[in-house]
Amino acid sequence: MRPALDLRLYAILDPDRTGGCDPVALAEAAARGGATLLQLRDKGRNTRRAVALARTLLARLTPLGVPLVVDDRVDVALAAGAAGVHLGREDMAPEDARRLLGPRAVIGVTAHRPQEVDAIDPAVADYAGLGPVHPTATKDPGDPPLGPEGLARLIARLRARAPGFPVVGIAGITAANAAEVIRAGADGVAVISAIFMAEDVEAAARRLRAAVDSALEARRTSP
Ligand code: 3NM
Repeated sequence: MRPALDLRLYAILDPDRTGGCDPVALAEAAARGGATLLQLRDKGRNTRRAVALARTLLARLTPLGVPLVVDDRVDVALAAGAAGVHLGREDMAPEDARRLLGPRAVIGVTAHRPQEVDAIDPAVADYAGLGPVHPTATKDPGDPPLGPEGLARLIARLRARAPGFPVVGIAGITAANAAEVIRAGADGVAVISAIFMAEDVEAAARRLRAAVDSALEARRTSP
C-alpha cells in the first residue's frame, strides 16, 4: 500500500530559483503556508550535494507532515530516503523507477499530450502532472499551453481509463488562476514561481492553498 497522497498544493523547489534565499528556509516557509507535498527540482548540484540537500529538507519537512519527492534523481531519492520521485519524459521510465524504489514509493509522471496521457500506467504511477496549463518563464515545456479547457480534456481522457487517477496542473499557476485548474478536474496545483519567487513565501503558499481549498469545496458542493 502506497501512502495517501495530498496533492492540493505541490510546491516545487528549484534551489536556483529562490532569489538567493536559503532553499531549506523557503521550503519550511512553504510547508508552514500549507504546501502538502514538496518536490526538490535540482538541476545544478552535484550528486553528493543533492543528497545532502534532500536529507536536510527531509529532516525539516517530516515534522511538518510534508512528504518530499525528488525530481528525476531516483538515486538521490533512494540515498536520502525521500518519499519518491517525479519523472519527466526524458527521465527514467516509471516501471524501472518502481522496480528500484519498491511498492511504497511515490512515483509521479509528467504528460503534455494525449499520447503521453495514454502511456501512463496507473498500476505504476501514483499521480500525473499535466501541463503546461499556462505560459511560464520558469521552463520551456516544449508544448503550447493547454489552458483550463485543454487540461480538462486531458484529465477526462486519463480518467476514462483510470477513474479518479490523481492529477495536478502545472505551469503559470497563481492564486488568481488556481481555481480554474481545480474546476478543470485537478486534485491540486504544482507551482514554482508563485510560491518561491514571492517576497513572502509562507503568505504566497497560504493564498494558493486557500484558493485551491475553496475551489475544491465549491466542486464538492456544486450539483
Ligand atoms: N514542468 P511555474 S512547467 C517544472 O509543463 C515544470 O511539464 C512543466 O513553473 C511542464 O510554476 C514547469 O513557475 C515549471 O510556472 C512551472
